[in-house]
Amino acid sequence: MKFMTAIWRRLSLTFLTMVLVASSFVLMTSPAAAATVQVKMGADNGMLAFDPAKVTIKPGDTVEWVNNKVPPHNVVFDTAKNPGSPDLSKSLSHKQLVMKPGETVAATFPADAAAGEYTYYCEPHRGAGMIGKIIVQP
Ligand SMILES: [Cu+2]
Repeated sequence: MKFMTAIWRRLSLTFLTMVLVASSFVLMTSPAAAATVQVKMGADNGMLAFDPAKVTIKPGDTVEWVNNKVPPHNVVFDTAKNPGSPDLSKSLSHKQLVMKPGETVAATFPADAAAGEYTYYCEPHRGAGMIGKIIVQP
């Protein structure tokens, strides 16, 4: 009987540990913790700029670009200059031009995205200085 009690104790301990590990995993990966940050394409005053030009996010967050003024715009991350793999920069980019006001494109930074400064630009207006920065902070 003592033996059975010992086994039972060990089993319930194992079970408790598993529940704790599983629940902390759920908490850590909970999508409710992820935020969405909006950036306007074309400032309200008609400037060829991303507004705000610099945003700070956490890995797992989403940046949503809203077509605001003086379209067309797009969002291109420099594959050579940014942290993380060129594939990441490619997957964050939206090369197709947005034309209609209010149209949105979005990019979710993966939970394992490298911290650092990600630079992107709008292809038609890069020369006019339409460049944005996203700071990823763990
Ligand atoms: Cu533009």
